Amino acid sequence: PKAQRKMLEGSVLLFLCRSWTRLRPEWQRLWCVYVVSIIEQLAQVHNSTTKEALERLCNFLPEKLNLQGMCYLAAAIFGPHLIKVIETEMNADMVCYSLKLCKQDAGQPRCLLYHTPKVSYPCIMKNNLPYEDFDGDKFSAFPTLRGYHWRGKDCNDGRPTVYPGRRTQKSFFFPNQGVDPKDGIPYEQKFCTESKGVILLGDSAGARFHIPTEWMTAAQLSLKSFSNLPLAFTNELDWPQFSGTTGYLNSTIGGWTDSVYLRLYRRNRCNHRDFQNISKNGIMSFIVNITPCLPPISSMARNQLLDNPAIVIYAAIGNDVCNGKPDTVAHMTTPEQMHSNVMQTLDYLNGHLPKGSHVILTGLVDGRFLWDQLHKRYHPLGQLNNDITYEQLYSFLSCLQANPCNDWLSSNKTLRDLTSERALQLSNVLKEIARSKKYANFDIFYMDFPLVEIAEEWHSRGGEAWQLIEPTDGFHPSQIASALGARIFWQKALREWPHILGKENPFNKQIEDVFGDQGGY
Ligand SMILES: *[C@@H]1O[C@H](CO)[C@@H](O)[C@H](O)[C@H]1NC(C)=O
Ligand SMILES: *[C@@H]1O[C@H](CO)[C@@H](O)[C@H](O)[C@H]1NC(C)=O
Ligand SMILES: *[C@@H]1O[C@H](CO)[C@@H](O)[C@H](O)[C@H]1NC(C)=O
Ligand SMILES: CC(=O)N[C@H]1CO[C@H](CO)[C@@H](O)[C@@H]1O
Repeated sequence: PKAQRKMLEGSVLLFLCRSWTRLRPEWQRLWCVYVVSIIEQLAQVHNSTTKEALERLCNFLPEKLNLQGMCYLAAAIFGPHLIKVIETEMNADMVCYSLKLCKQDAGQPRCLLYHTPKVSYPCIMKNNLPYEDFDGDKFSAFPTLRGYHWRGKDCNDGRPTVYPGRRTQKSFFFPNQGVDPKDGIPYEQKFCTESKGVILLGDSAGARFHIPTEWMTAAQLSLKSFSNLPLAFTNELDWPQFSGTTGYLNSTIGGWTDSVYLRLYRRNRCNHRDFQNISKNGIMSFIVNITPCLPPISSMARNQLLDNPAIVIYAAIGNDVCNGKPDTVAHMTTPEQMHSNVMQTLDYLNGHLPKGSHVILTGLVDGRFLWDQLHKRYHPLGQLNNDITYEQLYSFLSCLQANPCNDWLSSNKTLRDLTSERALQLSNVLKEIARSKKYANFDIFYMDFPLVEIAEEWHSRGGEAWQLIEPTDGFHPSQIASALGARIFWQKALREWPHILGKENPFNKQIEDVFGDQGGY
């Protein structure tokens, strides 16, 4: 009977999930607004915390079909995130928008149950991204959903003129701390001369795509294993907060964190919070207008007149040759297309970056590394019984038409070689552009994706090459590769283009004395 009950519970949970995803969006919306309102009001009526209110709600459910049990389960998994969102003082409408449970489709009216939002959120009205940017400056005080895990934390979500990277604002100081009380001179004027930010135009590798390995290893599985599920999903399975370009938090997903941003910040504390990870899983050589409402590059926040210059790192390292189509070669970007895409992007950047900025074009990776290192090894899901190799995984994914890279993740050597050849041609397009083009607002450089240097460095530290690849997907660079990549990028820049990094700020110590260590974000 116990096993039977478990099966019943399982199938009811599955049933609920299915019903939920099949529900028309407007009904999802209604349910979300209802549940969030009830939780908020329960907390109000009983003068309790949101967490207690959530538990109370579960208590009220009938025991039949173990609805209570499932409610507790759902609360344990999704509760912490939900509570965080609710406690940001948004009303139910806004909570549901920000949970993306209520999408506003183009041309659809925006429906609000509550007439007076607790705060007004003009940007959600204008465009629906980013969801949690309340003052429309594209910076946010909320971590996930493209919030400050992706860009420096908004220093004042009530004022659109205060944000990281602004030249004439006390953006890196907390409000009201911008002026030295001794002489009335703004600290920024005293301490900061050469600030700049870093912006990544990248793909899933740049955004630090990672599916936690512990989700795949039965022997280690517990309820705790999935505690990062809501965080992971609201960040699109990306961990930009640990990435090699914009990472600033200590990694909780293995390896360690090292990033161009962190190094820029340590070099000059005035570069505080000035980073943007404008990456998107699956992005190819950037096209300025992929879709009218989600143009990746136009979500870049930089005011040409008011902001500090930026270092823009362009790194679409594989998706131009990788795809899941059976006739994969036909769907690769050609050198001509690459040229046109990149030129469009550069024109856009020239029209939007402050004078004195820098653009670094990164070449494509040589993905043969993946097959060579992994095909004989066991995937985490196959480690208990030694029965699933990466070769098996790749061919299963291809069969499902879900292989992210049918050509490099393939047992066909001819195809793998051909793919690397195309990748090299595309890299050469970038190299040639960097060599020959001049722009008014930035200088431009090219660098190869430093896979060889990363592998050498890791080898010299006693590591093994396969550890440079994400274990779960067998495709993306791992946290270790990402951190080592940052170090190699930095050393190369110091050697060859030191001016892009700016000088070391002699006031770093004073800045820290006045403002403390704010963790760099
Ligand atoms: C609500 O709870 C808080 C903290 O537990 C307490 O300080 C406050 O007085 C309570 N308010 C009411 C109206 O009971
Ligand atoms: C990361 O960890 C190190 C050592 O444990 C600590 O000194 C540092 O402050 C941490 N950094 C952040 C951003 O939390
Ligand atoms: C391997 O790939 C090449 C290039 O796409 C193709 O011509 C060849 O038929 C493939 N070989 C096999 C055994 O599928
Ligand atoms: C906050 C943020 O970074 N937002 C954008 C990042 O880039 C993607 C697309 O590349 C946009 O969808 C986000 O809105």
